[in-house]
Amino acid sequence: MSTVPTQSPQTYPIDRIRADFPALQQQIRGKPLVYLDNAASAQKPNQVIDTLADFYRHDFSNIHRSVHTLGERATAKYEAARDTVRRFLNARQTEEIVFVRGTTEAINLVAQSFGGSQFKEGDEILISAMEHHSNIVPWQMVCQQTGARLRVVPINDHGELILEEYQRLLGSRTRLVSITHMSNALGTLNPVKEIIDLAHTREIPVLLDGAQAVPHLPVDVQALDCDFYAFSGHKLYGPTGIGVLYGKRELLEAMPPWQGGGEMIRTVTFEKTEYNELPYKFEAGTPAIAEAVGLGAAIDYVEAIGWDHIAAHEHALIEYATEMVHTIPGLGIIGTAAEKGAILSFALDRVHPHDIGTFLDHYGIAVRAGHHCAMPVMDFFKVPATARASFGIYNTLEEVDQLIHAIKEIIKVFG
Ligand code: C6P
Repeated sequence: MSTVPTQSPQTYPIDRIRADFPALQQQIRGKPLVYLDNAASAQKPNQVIDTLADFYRHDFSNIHRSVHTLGERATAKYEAARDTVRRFLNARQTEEIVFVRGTTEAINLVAQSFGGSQFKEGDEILISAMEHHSNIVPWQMVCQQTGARLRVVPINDHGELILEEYQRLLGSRTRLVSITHMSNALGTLNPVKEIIDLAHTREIPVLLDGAQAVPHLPVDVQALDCDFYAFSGHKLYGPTGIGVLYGKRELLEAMPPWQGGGEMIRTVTFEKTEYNELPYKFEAGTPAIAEAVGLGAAIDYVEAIGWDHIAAHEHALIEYATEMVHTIPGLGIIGTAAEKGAILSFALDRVHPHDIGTFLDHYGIAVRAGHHCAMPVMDFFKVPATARASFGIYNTLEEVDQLIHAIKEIIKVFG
């Protein structure tokens, strides 16, 4: 389990937090909703929903284009959200914060712009065996375009990265390391500081896929010294369609734009285009304006609860859930890393994960069943799929009890 400060769950304002989330107040199939699919996407608090609605009601306009009052107001709110993200990641400058659609787009941007302009035949990109498809396929695509090669750091039976292998694979041909901060399929928290420091001894830049990490722990890109960091707003209790690529300024400056269009230019003639400055060089077209403002509200919301509180609460949930599932015969946990976030992937003897998911839905319990867009992880553990309960700030120990009860019912029904 992750080593976070322990704190009595009683001091956590769970009732107030749950009251902020309208979606949690509903019944599913006659039962109160137990939402345990937070790793796929989290529900939204009123503070985010109201920010979006208010923005559309009063402030909406396109940005960076118009001198009228709404144009200036919308631009100010969008740029204020960028500064909120900068503070959230402790980035040095807002120029280092690029708004994108989500983690997937952020990684594709780096693959196409950084990789497409720098990788050559024989170069190597290092990823790990626990990556989401979003941190595999973009690299395969750029490898095809450039002749570079993908190398994969193996994992052990607990779902932990094998650091000695990582060190062995880091070599003179390695041009970039791209690793997940927290695995979506296993819950593993990777030793990212060590990974970065080892790569930097060879001056190799590191991208961290932070999609699963940012909702659970504070991220400080300066302390980590990562070169790129990618995350999505929707897993952080924010809107869909908005995410962030953090990049060190000197790297982003040197990278060519990856999409052309409005906003990313300074001057255009038919002969020549001069590109805009950072971060606009990477934000072609009208961006997700309201969603960026909503992401700012989501960040304010989680920060107001406080990371120590969130970490202690989620730690209590995953510890308790893990302890309870150990009492269920025929249940296997996929992903037993010593350092783990609030994700519980499991399989039952004789019951397909999709049947688990469907059955749990009859109890009002939402989990994800499938390969979690991490098919190589399923291959490694020799399972077609898993059922995955993933916890968030609003889940309770009682909900864990409901999950455990329902799993026991499944076993009774399926024998
Ligand atoms: N994982 C899950 O159920 P997007 O779709 O761009 O917001 O995030 C992609 C992504 C990248 N990396 C990791 C580690 C992820 O977990 C995800 C999204 C979801 O696990 C949906 S497949």
